[in-house]
Amino acid sequence: MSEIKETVFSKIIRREIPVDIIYEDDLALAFKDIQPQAPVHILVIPKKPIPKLADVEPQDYTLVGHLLLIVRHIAKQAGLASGYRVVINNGSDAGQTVNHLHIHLLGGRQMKWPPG
Ligand code: IU
Repeated sequence: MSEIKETVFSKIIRREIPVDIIYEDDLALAFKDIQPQAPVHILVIPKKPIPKLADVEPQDYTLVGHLLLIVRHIAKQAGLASGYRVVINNGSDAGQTVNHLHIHLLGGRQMKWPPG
């Protein structure tokens, strides 16, 4: 696994930085992205500081499934019935800027393909 370092998301989990929280449970937190790229742009993160998808280990499989079910739940709550995009940027080539695993939920507009 990559070295686990403190990130801005650790501070968000500890409530040291205010964010607009959408969902929380013992394992996960979801909050509005500070620089939204769509009318709905929410990040779903594990409270466990896993740096990126490539660092997920077998004992995290249930946790990762849990995160995706939270995405589905939030998308339904947000009324994104006509579709939404789910993105995980893994590493620098993918544009990952915060080294704490996070799932982007984007919706509320027509998405394009391929992504940039
Ligand atoms: P990325 O997949 O690592 O590129 O996404 C990181 C996201 O975290 C990005 O969309 C930022 O706007 C977002 N973000 C945030 O919501 N709050 C913060 O304090 C910081 C980044 I730093």
